Parts: sequence; structure tokens; C-alpha cells
Amino acid sequence: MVNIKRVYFVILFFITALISSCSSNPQLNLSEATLFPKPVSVIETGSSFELNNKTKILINEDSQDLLQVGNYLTSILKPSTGYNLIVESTTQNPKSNSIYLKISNLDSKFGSEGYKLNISEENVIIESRTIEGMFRAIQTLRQVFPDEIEAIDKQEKPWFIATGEIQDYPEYEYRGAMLDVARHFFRVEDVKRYIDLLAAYKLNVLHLHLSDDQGWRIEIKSWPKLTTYGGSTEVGGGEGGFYTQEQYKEIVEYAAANYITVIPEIDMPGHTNAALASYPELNCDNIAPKLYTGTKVGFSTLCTGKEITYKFIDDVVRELVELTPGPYIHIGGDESHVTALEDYIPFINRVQDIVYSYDKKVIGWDEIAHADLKENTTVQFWAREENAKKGIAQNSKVIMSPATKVYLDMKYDSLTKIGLNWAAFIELDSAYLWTPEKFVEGIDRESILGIESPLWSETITNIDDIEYMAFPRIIGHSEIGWTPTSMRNWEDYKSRLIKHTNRLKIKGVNYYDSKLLSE
Ligand code: TNX
Repeated sequence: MVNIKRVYFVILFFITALISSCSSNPQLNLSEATLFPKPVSVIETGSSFELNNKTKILINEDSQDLLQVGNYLTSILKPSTGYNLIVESTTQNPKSNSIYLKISNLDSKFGSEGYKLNISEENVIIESRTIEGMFRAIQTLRQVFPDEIEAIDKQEKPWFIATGEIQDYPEYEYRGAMLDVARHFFRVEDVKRYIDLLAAYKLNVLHLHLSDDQGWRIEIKSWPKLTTYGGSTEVGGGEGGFYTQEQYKEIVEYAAANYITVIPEIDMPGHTNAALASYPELNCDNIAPKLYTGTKVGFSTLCTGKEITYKFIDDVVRELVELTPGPYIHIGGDESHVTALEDYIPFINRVQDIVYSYDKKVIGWDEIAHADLKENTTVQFWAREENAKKGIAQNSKVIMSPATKVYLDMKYDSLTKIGLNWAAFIELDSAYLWTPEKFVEGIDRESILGIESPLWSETITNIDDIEYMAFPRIIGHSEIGWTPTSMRNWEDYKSRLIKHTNRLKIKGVNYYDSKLLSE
């Protein structure tokens, strides 16, 4: 006789097995996630967490900033998932199906930008010492999701992410990009787009080159012609443009919401034709030159012997400082070929005094090391090793921007249609294959504040050009700035980058599709 009870149990067993096999999460491998910059450590646990429309974002502090970061996470996940995840504060340990953003007392090695990201089947817990660290962690979480998370319209698919734990913190505290808005002017929305892209790779500085021979791009209320006249053109004779102080604030705030510090640069005493053309009194002969729309460098100088020059600089710096929450003002100082060295040195010394009188620190291109550098002045190495070493001999820190490796305006190869090649052709491997602390003998780890990738815009006219020259090289630079040297290697980077191009496509980034990516 058939044992009814037994049959019943066997059936029940199969049903249960069926249900649990249907509902069990797919096995995903966190170490296969394509992460840039590569994190310090990734441990995979082989399962997955599913994000759905019931997932909650929890925060452990009633702080406006943390709430803002929580809302930022919602805004990133919303277009492609269609979920409008709510952010709630909690005092308890996380419930299941939540992403818990927890400011906590992590080990000091995590610093202000490090984080722990723990993904289990039940929930996601992110811990960091600061909100900035939380923001960086969210960029990692974003990359753990399938590429389609970056889509701007709703995707019909489940959203599983691999389980495991990532521990991460940066090698260098300064990881920057510079955009030259002087040779060609770029609109506020283009700068915001660039900020979005930089933030995704954990860059934390946007240096804006706001003035040059071809244009003055920031409104200075006490010297209005700088922009109304000096900003009225650009390389090639286009209409130029400038940021009103309100627009500039909008950029600074947008960057701040992405935990990016804006560093404004007013280049001097050279690279000043736009200012000299706007105000005759800034010229030694009181004659204003014409506006300039070519691409030569090194032909202009403020009149270093006149008092009005320092009144002018004081006014500019004062107004700029009011728009600058960050600690630095960049004073340029490069290629002053028509300023005698005996005029250049006292000029740089005096301009440093002006900047420090407003409680900001000075950064300048490596030539400023000829002057007497103040305690907190930082030298940006771009061309001359001996200048950078002179800076170090004066106890300055150095920002590494070697033109042969990080100049984003350099062509990739001889076929690149835009860009220059005076320093080098810079293919993706060359841009990646260098190490800040080994690049120049005598510039050691402890002297280096970080790295920065400048994009000069003589030949760059719109956001598509910006993206084409920056991507994907700047992704490599972000990794050089963040990831320990011992963990970096070209083959591994290249294979991740090949996979990452799909995400760049989904994000609509006009990246350079190097032949190295199809090898
Ligand atoms: C050098 S780098 C410059 C810029 C040019 C750039 C073009 C530096 C401090 N000065 O004025 O735009 O080369 O690559």
C-alpha cells in the first residue's frame, strides 16, 4: 500500500526545492565587476542582492549632507530602474532589502575618502568616516550594477549585484582634471556634464583655467571690461563668452555636490592679452593691444612695475575668493617669456602675498619655483623637472601633470583629428603606463600631493571634443591617482577597459575607440 503521507512529503519536497531554486539569487562574482579606479581590496562571496522597488535607502545620521547623498543615490538609480527609492534615517541596524549609508568610526587608514562596501543577499551596507567617502563608495556601487544602470530610460530587467566586500581608499589626496575655458569657452551645462563624468571615477578637483590671451571668462565686478570686452572672442574668432558670478557659483555648487573642489586659475603675468586688451593701464606703455584669436603663447605680460597691476590683482583675487569655498587659488605663472626673470620673481612673490592675505593657498605652474615659495604654495609640474625640484627644495608639494603622459590635448596618434602633439602622441597605454612617484628622480612619494590631467582647448571646441580627448585616458589617470602602484598593471587595466566601453556607450560618452581596445 502506498504510503500517502510519504508521497505527500516527497511532493512537498519537490515543490519547496522548485520554489527555492526559482527565488534563490543568481550566483554572481564580485571580483568580475569592472571597477575604475580599481579598489584596494575586493572579496567575493558568490551570491547576489536584488534591488527592487521596495528597497530602502537608510542613513544613520540626521544630516542634510548625508540625506543629499542618499537622494543622489536615488537619482542615479531612478532613470534606468524606474524605482523612486525613498531615503529614511534609522537608528537601528539595517532591515533586509536596504542600502544602509552609515557614517562610522572606521580605521583611520580609510581617511576622508575611503569606505567599506558590504553586499549580502539581504542588504547593502556602506560605511565611511565622512560623507565624502560615502559619495566615493556610491560610485563603486554604481559600477557593481549591470551597465544598463546608466541608461537614461527605463530598462525591463531585474537588478542583481554580486555579493562580497570592498575596502577602498585613495593613494593620493589630490586627483584632478583641468579644463581650459579660455581658448574656447564652454557652457555651464558642458562643465556640469564633465563634472558628472569626473565624479564617476572619484576625481576630486576641477581646475578651471579662467583666463588667457584669447579670453577672460569670469565676471569681475570691479573690472567689468575683462569679460564684456576681454571675453568677447576665442581662438578662431568665435564669440567666446564668460561666466557671470552667479553662473560660476552654480558650477562650484554643482561640483561640491559631487565632492569636487573647483580651483580657479587666473594666469599671470603672462597669458594675459585679454586683460591687457581690456584695460590699457595694465600695459607698461598704456596702449591696449588688440584682442587675440591665434594660438601662440608667451607674448604677453602684465606690467610688473606698476602699482595698478597689484591693485588689479588684489581686486580679482578678492572677488574670486568670495566665489571659492576650496582652499586654493591658481596663479598660473607659466610661459612668461616676455617678463624678465628679475621682474618675474618679485611679481610672483607679491601675488603670493595677495592670495595668502585672503587666506587661500597658492598653486602655480612649475615656473613659479624660480620665486620664493611660501610655506603652503604648491608647484604643478608640467614641463621642467628642475623647476619641480626647485619647488621641493623649498618644501613645496608637487602636483604631477607631466605633459607627455596626462596632457589630454595631446593627440592619441598621428591620425587624431583634433589636439596638439608638441609633447607627445599619447595612446591609452602610454597614458596609463607611468607612476607619479617614479616618474622623475628626486620627486618622491612624500613630495607629491597628487596628479592632474589638463585639457587645453586651442583645438577643442565643444563637449564632444572634450569627451573624445579625455576618455578613456582620464580613467587611467584616475586609477593612477587612486590605486596603489603595486596593484596596477596594463593588461589587467586594458581588459577591464574593454568591458567598460559598453558602459561608456550607454552613458553616451564620445570616447576614443583605440585599436588597443580590440586587440
Ligand atoms: C602649454 S602647460 C601651456 C598652455 C598651452 C598648452 C598646449 C602650460 C602651463 N602652458 O598655455 O595651452 O601648452 O598644450
